[in-house]
Amino acid sequence: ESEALPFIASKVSQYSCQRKTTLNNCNKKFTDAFEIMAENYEFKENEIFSLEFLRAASVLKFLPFPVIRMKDIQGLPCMGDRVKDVIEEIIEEGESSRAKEVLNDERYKSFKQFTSVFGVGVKTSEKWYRMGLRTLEEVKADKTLKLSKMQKAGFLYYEDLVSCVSKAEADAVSLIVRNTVCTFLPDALVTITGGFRRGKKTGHDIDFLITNPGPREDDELLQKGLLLYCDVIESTFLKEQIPSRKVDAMDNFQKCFAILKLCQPGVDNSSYNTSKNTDMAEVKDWKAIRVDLVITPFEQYAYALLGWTGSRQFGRDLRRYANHEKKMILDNHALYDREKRIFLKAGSEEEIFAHLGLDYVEPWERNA
Ligand code: DCP
Ligand code: MG
Repeated sequence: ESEALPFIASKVSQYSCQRKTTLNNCNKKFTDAFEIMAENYEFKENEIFSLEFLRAASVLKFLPFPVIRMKDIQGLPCMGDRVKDVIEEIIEEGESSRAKEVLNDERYKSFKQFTSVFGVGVKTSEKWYRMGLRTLEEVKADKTLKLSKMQKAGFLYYEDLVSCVSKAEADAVSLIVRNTVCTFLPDALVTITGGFRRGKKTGHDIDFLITNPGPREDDELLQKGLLLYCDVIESTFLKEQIPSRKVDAMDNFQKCFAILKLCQPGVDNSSYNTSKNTDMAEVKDWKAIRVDLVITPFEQYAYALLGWTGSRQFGRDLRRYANHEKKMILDNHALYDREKRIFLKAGSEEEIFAHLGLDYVEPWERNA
């Protein structure tokens, strides 16, 4: 019933954690352009401009109506001049010449290809671009390059990994992960986080959060025969550590950026068999899937769940809100009250929102 309130632009919060953003985006035309602009700025390591476009995209994703004239965005937060220019052009021309320029930009196109490889980020892309490399073929042909273990796996399973993970695949992997974890820790809780928890139908990976109520005996959990590639990062969390105030800080959980071999008979893998005699070709009946496994101590489970459920923008705004509006520091482990100098315990996401004085936002409403 409360949904029927009239829409008042000036009442829209600048923080996405005070908005409910579902996957129904009626301004995709605009938000796609913004995300291209943001990504290009990210490739240029211009965080300020990148965030400006991501925040604007997030506001338009929340709007319950499609923008058709400039008047429609009047009074909305996060609409700077750079953003307005793009909106105006899309309204008038149907597309953004700036976003189009970016898509045709040589540097953007190279970075887009490079970062599509597991283990390759902006830093590595920058290095390769400066070396004069422009395409993945050129990277693969360059035998002087020292690839990390992660990047080698990224190239080896490239075709599988660039194709999206479906909900059905996520469910199949979920069963495997649950069963495997269960043989080690019968009481462990295994939860899908990331985009799939927010109701997305596809993803670039599957994110899992694992916690074991009771004593901690999760050390060998991540070493098991089903992983094709596993980069185990040991927990670096120190007890009573003040949360990090960085917007996109990595957390300190033991985690594993893995590639899992999902067996699926009857899958079309024709691209893998082209070099072989077609009659003799063995059919590849599996798909490589990117899986993030994060292990959290039980006391930090709610914070880890909130952080890993995302979206990234929702998480950024939660931290920004905590910091600027509540003088608290939030990360994936804890919430720290800077004035009272205490850690606020939480056993559920609802309790964290309550600590922050925020209305609860369901996972499927966090698609900011
Ligand atoms: N996250 C985090 N700390 C990290 C990495 C991610 O807190 N070091 C959070 C932010 C993301 C969420 O975890 O919203 C999941 O990360 P993904 O990159 O997998 O993002 P999504 O699952 O939302 O998208 P996709 O569908 O592309 O996988
Ligand atoms: Mg994900």
